[in-house]
Amino acid sequence: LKASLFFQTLFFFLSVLYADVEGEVGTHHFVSQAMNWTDAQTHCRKYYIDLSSVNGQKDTEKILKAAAGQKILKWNIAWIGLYRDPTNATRWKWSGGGYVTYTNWDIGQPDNYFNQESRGSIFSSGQWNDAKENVTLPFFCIKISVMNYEKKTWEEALEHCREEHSDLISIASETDRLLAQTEMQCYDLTEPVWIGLRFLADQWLWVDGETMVYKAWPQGGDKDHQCPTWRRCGALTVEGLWGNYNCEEKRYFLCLVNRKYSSHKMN
Ligand SMILES: *[C@@H]1O[C@H](CO)[C@@H](O)[C@H](O)[C@H]1NC(C)=O
Ligand SMILES: *[C@@H]1O[C@H](CO)[C@@H](O)[C@H](O)[C@H]1NC(C)=O
Ligand SMILES: *[C@@H]1O[C@H](CO)[C@@H](O)[C@H](O)[C@H]1NC(C)=O
Ligand SMILES: [Ca+2]
Repeated sequence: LKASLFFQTLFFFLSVLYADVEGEVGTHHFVSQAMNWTDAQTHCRKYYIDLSSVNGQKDTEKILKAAAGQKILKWNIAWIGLYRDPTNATRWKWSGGGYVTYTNWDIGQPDNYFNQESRGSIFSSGQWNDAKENVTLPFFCIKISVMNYEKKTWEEALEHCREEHSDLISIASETDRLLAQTEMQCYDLTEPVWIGLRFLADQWLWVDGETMVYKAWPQGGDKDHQCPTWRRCGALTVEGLWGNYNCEEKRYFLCLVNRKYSSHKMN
């Protein structure tokens, strides 16, 4: 069984190696109740993990899909986790942490109308607009992972996630890394947890086919991850960094949220 899973995994890797996949992670949830940006942020942090961040075109498609047929069509606009850096008005940050790198502003935006627009929203076209934080709009929340309170080897963990029609999580940006770290704290995890990171065919890959652009290996240390002989599976540490470990070790693991869990709430 183990061997067949390995080949299945290998086949999967080979089939995704040539796929052109843009950075994206997590599952977005549309909340149709209109709130100002701060209240929306509080709501997302309570029931999901944070206001949504958007890392690329694929992410934009996912976010709009989350609102399909709902009131964003009527309002035409909803809050996302964008806010103006208080120390530099031309720079934007994500509520979940990290600076904005990918942008999708609408034509003429951000215009900081009347010098009062310090928060970001998304139109149903997918493009962004800066707006006043006291305006009440529906909004998007994000939640990346579902925790399983059972320790498994890396491959058992992958198998478990896939049985749930999900996958081990991948981390495609600094914001995703910080969101995942926040979730680990939320789940009270203190040891590294398995993520979808695997050393195969001489390189580190994401099992869900995510392209390996962003990297969060620790600076310094033993650098064993550069050419691992035994420790060929990746985990996320409480510091929010990646570590390579022996795949046979039993660890907690984070599966990506899928539709089945979309109404699942954290305490
Ligand atoms: C503000 O941010 C912009 C864009 O990131 C940058 O080019 C500029 O140097 C920053 N200004 C200050 C004063 O830090
Ligand atoms: C957001 O709305 C709440 C009431 O729900 C209010 O107390 C708060 O002052 C508002 N914040 C802003 C920035 O308008
Ligand atoms: C938002 O605040 C501005 C002043 O900063 C005020 O003129 C406006 O009426 C407020 N809008 C709402 C929806 O509360
Ligand atoms: Ca604007």
